[in-house]
Amino acid sequence: MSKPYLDVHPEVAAAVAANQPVVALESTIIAHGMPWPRNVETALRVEEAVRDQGAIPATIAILDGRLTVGLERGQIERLGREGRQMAKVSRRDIPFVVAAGKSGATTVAATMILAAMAGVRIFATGGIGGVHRGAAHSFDISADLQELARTDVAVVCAGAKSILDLGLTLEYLETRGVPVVGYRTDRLPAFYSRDSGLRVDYRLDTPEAIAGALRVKWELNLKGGVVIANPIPEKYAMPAAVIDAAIEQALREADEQGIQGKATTPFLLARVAELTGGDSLASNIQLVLNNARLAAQVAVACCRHEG
Ligand code: PSU
Ligand code: MN
Repeated sequence: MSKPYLDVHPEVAAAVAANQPVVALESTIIAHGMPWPRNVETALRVEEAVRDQGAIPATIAILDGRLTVGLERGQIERLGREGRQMAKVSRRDIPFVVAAGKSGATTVAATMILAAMAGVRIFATGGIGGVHRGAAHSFDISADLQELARTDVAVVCAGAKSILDLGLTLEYLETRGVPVVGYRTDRLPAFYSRDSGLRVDYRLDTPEAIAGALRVKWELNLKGGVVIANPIPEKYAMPAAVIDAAIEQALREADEQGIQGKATTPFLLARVAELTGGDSLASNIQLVLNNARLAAQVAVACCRHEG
């Protein structure tokens, strides 16, 4: 690829050029979302899960000033080891990190941008950012939602954590014209649990049905992303009471400590993980693997449709 600043891994570039399935994967989840060394193990397992379904994984980050789509194993290890020392990069940060020749882990928003530059349209992650609780006062709304409104990438996730106001997150997505699809469910999943109690806009029960809707959206040039919400497998879901108590405590502590801006989400994620012990991390890993598999199936179905 000859785009300035962009390095697409040859395997990924070849697959995109041949209309073969590719799944984008983000790196903030590696550097800021999980502790070392589980973050590296998980990132590698997620890539394997994508391959097992017949698609090519493209983990995305900024490395030494290069927008990098498709990482080598050593690059994933570096992201995981450097962890929270690595910058967390969203849309607004991209030019500054590149100009300085620095490295950064990409959020959902930044990963969507780099994926789109490389021609990759399906992306798997754990949870998306959203409208934070108390946003009426803090104005804290993740740039992920703006990106979903403007960039043509479908994001497979397990909904969003209830560190967010999920009702307001759905309202925001509705305003911006971003469809929310439930995979085999009528309800928005809440990350660790399968049901937030809120309805999704559309329920689709097969990767082929999702691919069919994506194809129409893309052919009509209806700009913007799609949220494909895939509930955590039943046996890995956490009891609502356990997770709710941890979230309430983490939110209180963030408030007491004056945590704000881009530090908020990593702080809450890390605190919730500490408060629930290893359980939430185990659930988190399983739901990401589950999303990677579905994203790969959708990517395969998209290519079949077009073939
Ligand atoms: N939610 C999670 N795990 C994560 C994130 C969100 O359950 O790792 C990360 C994603 O990279 C997401 C980012 O794009 O946090 C959102 O950060 P913010 O709220 O600052 O926009
Ligand atoms: Mn924010």
